[in-house]
Formats: sequence, C-alpha cells, structure tokens
Amino acid sequence: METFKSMLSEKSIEGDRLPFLIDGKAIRPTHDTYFDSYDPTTGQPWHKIAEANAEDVNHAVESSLRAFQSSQWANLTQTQRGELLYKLGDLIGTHADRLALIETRDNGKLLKETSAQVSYLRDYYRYFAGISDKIQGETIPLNKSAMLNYTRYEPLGVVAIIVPWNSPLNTLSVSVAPSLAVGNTVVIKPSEHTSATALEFAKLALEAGFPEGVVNVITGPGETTGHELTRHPSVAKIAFTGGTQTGRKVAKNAAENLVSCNLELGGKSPQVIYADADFDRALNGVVAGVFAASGQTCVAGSRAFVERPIYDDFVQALVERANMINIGIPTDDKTQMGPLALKAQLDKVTNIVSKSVHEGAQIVAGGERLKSPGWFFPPTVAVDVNNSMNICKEEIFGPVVCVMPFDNEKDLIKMANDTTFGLAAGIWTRDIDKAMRFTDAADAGTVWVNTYRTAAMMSPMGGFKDSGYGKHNGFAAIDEFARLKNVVVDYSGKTQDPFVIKLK
Ligand code: TXE
Repeated sequence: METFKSMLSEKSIEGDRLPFLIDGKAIRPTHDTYFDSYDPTTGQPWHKIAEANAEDVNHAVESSLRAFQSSQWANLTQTQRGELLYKLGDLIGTHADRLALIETRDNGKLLKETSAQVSYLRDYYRYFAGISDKIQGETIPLNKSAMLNYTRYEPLGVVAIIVPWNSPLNTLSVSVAPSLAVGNTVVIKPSEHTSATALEFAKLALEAGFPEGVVNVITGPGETTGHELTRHPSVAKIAFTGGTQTGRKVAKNAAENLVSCNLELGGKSPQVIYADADFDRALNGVVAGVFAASGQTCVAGSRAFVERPIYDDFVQALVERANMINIGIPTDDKTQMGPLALKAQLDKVTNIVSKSVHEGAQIVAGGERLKSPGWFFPPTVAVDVNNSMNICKEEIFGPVVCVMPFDNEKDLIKMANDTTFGLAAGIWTRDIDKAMRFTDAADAGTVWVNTYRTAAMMSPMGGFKDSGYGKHNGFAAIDEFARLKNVVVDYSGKTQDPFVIKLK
C-alpha cells in the first residue's frame, strides 16, 4: 500500500484520499464525501475517491467552459496545440511505469498489458499532435459562377468523457486526444472503480502546459456524478464508453440537451474458424481474443464458430490451452490472466456460467471462481450452446467463450450476425474469397482477418447496433469531436432577383 500511495503524487493526495482536479487544482468534494476503491488482487480497499455532487460537477464544467473561451486556449494555433499534445505524449512515456503500476493496482490487469497500453498512449498523443494542424475543410466547387464554397472544422466546446474500469487511460485517451487536437476542453469522469490514473493523467496535462481548466477530472458514481455531467447544459458533446444500458441513459440526456454523443458500448463478437485455417494461429487468436485481459475487453471474441470437420479437435485444443493459462498476481511477469476488476463482475460471470448449465450448456474448462483471495475466474469454455441461450446473448465481460459448430457459409453468417451487438468480428481462413465475403456480410464495426484485437490509432473503431455509434481513432475521430461549418461566398458583385434561387 505504501509504495502505491507514494506513487500517486503528493499534490493530489490527502492521506489516501483522492480529490478532483479542477482548474489545475486539487479540489475536495463539497460535502467531503469519499468512497472506497478496491484492489481486485486482494479484494481490499486501497484508497478513497471523492464523490462529486451536482455542485461539484457544475464547478468542473463551468471551469472547462471558461477555459474553452479563454484566449490562453482559444488563441493557440493548431501547431501550438499539437506541441502540447506531443509534450503530453512524452510525459506519459516518462511516467509509463508508474501509470501502468497504478492502473494494474486499480483494475487487476496484467502489468505487462497496462505497460504496453501506456507505451501505446505515448504514440497515440503524438499521432493526434500530428493531426492537429492538418485538420482542414475543403473547397467544394459549385455549379454556379463566381462563388466560393468551403468547409471548416471548429471546436465544439466542453466535451464530457465518461469511461469504464477495464482500460481507464486508454478509453479516456481515445476521446481526450482528438478533443484537444480540435480545440475543445474536457471534463473526464472515470469509473468509480478505477479513478486513480485519470487524476494522474490530468496532472501530466498541466505539466505539459495545457492551460488550467482544459483538462478537468471529477470522480463519483455513474448514477449521480455521471448523470449530472451528462445532463449539464454547458456540455457540448458526450463521449461515453461502457455498458449498453448505461449508454441508453446517456443518450437520453444528450437528446434532452440536443447535443451529440458517441457511444462505445459492449459486444458479443464472433470469431470464425474455417477448417482450412492455420489451426495454431486460429487457436492462438481465439485465446487472445477472449482470455487476454481476463475477457474484460469490449471486443472480446466470446462466440467462436468452428467449421464442423475440425470442431472436436479445436474444442479439445482450446480446452488444453485454457487449462494451461497461468492465473496469478498481475504484476508477476509469468502471469497470463489476473483477477476480474470488480466483485460485481465476478458475481455476474459466475451467475451467467452456472445458469447456462441449467439451460443445457456443458462447461468443458473452468466454470467456477477460484478459491483464493481476490476476484479470480478461470478461462472457461462452454459447448452445447446456441445463440438463444443467455450465455451467448449477454456481454459477459469475463474469460468465457461459447464454441459452436457450423456446416456452411450461409448458416455461419446468419449465426455470426445473430446478436444484438455489432462491435467486432474475426475470421480465420486461408481462402481469400470466403474471408472477403465474410467481411462484407459481418454486421460489425471492425472485422479482423487472420488476426484479432489488433487496434491502431489510425483505424476507425466503433460499433453498430447495441454496440453504439460514433468512431474513435484516425481522422474519423476529428469528425466526432468537431463541428463542420459550410461557408458560401458570392463574389460576382451582381444583385440577384430576390424571389428566384440562383441556378448558375
Ligand atoms: O458499466 P457502466 P459497469 C459492460 C460489461 C459490464 C457492464 C456493466 O458488460 O458487465 O457493462 O459495467 C458511468 N449516467 N461494460 O457497470 O455502468 C460509470 O460511472 C452517466 C462494457 O461498470 O456502463 C462509469 O464511469 N454515467 C464496457 C461508466 O459509466 C454513468 C466497459 C461505465 O459504467 C451512469 C465496461 C449514468 N446513469 C463495462 N451509470 C466496454 N464496452 O468497454 C454509470 N455511469
């Protein structure tokens, strides 16, 4: 505990209490209310988080609005904004070990995974640093003479960013980086379960030179703090990552204020394995897709469809691999799967798996929580399942894969798309025709061929159907976090008939 305490910098910490970061200052909650944040590896609390009420939320949003309107921020050139983003990326790189360790302590993810994510973030900010002075509209010729018609991108204002507990720094960054590149300011509300790194991040933003108030962080539960933030009238845009039911509530608040939101919600993604696939690579891809991060990724490939001729062999090999996975302390380099991040998550996974047995599923690997301290659930393989069973319908967000056989392409596509979600899909085959037909037919925002979970800051990412709407990454993210204005200039010097539209 001590080592971790000292890793959270002294300025933001009062004992083990983490206040908000608003206007560049550590701010205590109005009613001095704090709640416990737990370490999933031990199941014990390790620090306290400040709980923001409506007044605190208002304070944060108004501070970000002032920053948005301040000349200190609004008058920066695009290149200067890019320089700040680049500096932020550098600082993330410098503090990578510390950030990764805090995140691991907070959500139980493997240290090697959080370390890789933080290194990626350094490059992520550099990428948007590069984009910031390349955000440009276009000149669009009109079929009319002596007219100039062009578009320009403008910042929106205050962007509210609400993120979940599975990859806090990563999920906040996919909205923060493009928001700042465009010239918005942000109020971040991390998950109440994993708030520590967002606060550390905001301090690095200050150190990088972002003016006070450009990056504010408030903390607290979703139903109160998150709700107040999403209904605040000065919020111009909401970027939400989390569960589908919460996404609906957020979208309702956005609709009430007529602001746009983007929703990165859950998934129940299919992984397809044809008999002609490279067996070992496909097996590895299925393992990586659903057991990495203990299955707590939005793109988890939680339904595997295996072509009948190799179905039995594939299930057997998958069970062997699942049983070999090294479960343990997330900071140990040999560990391959750590705990689940929350006790509620452990209960959810346990319940769904045990209920599936009553519905006729067979659990051929894992299936029950480990009898050790902490919230560990083993890699679990379910067979004799179908898409009408809850285990195949609900996003489990744990290390559980349902494996189903298929006999032909038509059935496969029907089964793969038979889900309310549409985030990602994967296919393993050596037949390019089959692969391409599947990429066309898959009802998913991202389709991977002979790879899985390959994310990149250049690739637009975001789901369809109950997986939400809007895109992160690449230039697509600029469209999400900017408004596009069209300007039409008539330089003919002529006066038109006011009652007839100009045709030429
Ligand atoms: O997510 P929530 P939870 C899925 C996963 C998981 C389920 C629930 O299946 O089991 O969602 O997880 C804030 N207004 N995913 O309960 O509740 C909340 O404080 C505004 C998938 O943790 O959606 C947190 O900051 N905000 C997912 C964030 O929303 C509200 C990742 C996410 O919390 C709010 C996480 C409200 N009314 C869970 N209620 C993915 N796709 O990556 C909550 N929040």
